[in-house]
Amino acid sequence: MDHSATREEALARIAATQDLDTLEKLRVEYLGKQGSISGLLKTLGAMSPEERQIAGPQIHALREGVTDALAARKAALENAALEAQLASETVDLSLPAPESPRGTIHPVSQVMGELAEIFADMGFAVATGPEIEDDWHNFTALNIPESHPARAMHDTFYFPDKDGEGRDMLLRTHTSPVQIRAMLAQGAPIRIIAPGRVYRSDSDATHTPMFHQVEGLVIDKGITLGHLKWTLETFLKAFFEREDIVLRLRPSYFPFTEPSVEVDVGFALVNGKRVLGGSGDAPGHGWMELLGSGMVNRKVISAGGLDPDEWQGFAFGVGVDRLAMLKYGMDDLRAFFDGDVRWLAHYGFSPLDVPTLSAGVGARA
Ligand code: 2NL
Repeated sequence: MDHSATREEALARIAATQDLDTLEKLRVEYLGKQGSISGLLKTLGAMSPEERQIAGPQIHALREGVTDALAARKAALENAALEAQLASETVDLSLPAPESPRGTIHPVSQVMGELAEIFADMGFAVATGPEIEDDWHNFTALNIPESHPARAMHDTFYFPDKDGEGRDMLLRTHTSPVQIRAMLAQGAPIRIIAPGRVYRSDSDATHTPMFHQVEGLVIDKGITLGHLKWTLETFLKAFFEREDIVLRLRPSYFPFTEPSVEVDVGFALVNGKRVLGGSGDAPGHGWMELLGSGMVNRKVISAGGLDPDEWQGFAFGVGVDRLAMLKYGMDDLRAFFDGDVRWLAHYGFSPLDVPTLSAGVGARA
């Protein structure tokens, strides 16, 4: 039997295909299990040897021709598809790179950076320490007696087990233990700030169980309340980027300082909002309590391994979250720790805009 008509028709149809799906359908039609050429091959089995000797090579040649044509057409179609893709996907290397999504700096981190920058300029190093503390470093060394309310369960998070030396373990309630550790480890003189997370069992609109504090400690010879006032005034002017910040020192009490002073800052009411600056005694002005401080109690100097007749110092403590709220006008403390990226997009800072004194510690991109 002559298969040239079948062959011509198959080759013409293969040559005419414009896509790989159609080509695959043709392959199945001719060479699949039920395909017409496969059917021809099956007829060989029913032939006499003489017939098969003639028909065999013809059918095999037909199958090879069609197989080759399918492969050649497949390669041509794939090549054409690749060429079309390359032509449509040219890369213009002169175009600016597409902007990739970039994270932002959390206001608490931003303010901690600003504090480190400002105090570094005054010769303070940044000190850190463990958030899990023992009650000696957190309370006893700071002259906080066993009976003090701050030690009670409802203020402090305690761990169920004591440490190897029988001391209660807790989440630090302030960063003061960092300074005790610094005194014991490095001796005097000392100029450090200790920023970090602190924990108190407290939760409402203005209190979160975890918040951020920065404490400062200076230990040297002949340190007075005057050094304390100048340091805090210089810090607050740099931080709020206003020369007209006015401080008022009020007598107070902390177990770890003697004397102790509460530091208020004057503000003006502008359109119902408090704006720091000017004396709080001026008409329409007021005083806002901002931080606590004092001369380090002699007992605390001793607990730090130093002789209080030789070394004096001052210390202060302030809430970082509160500083951030005041400076950047954020009114809900809880939003700080919700983890809502929309809040961060609104209040967050550019990671490339690092605080520096020369560029302004709180400059925004
Ligand atoms: C506040 C303000 C304060 C200190 C923290 C301190 C640390 C050492 C020695 C002495 Cl190692 N004092 N820190 C001092 C005064 C105030 O925090 O309102 N605290 C309840």
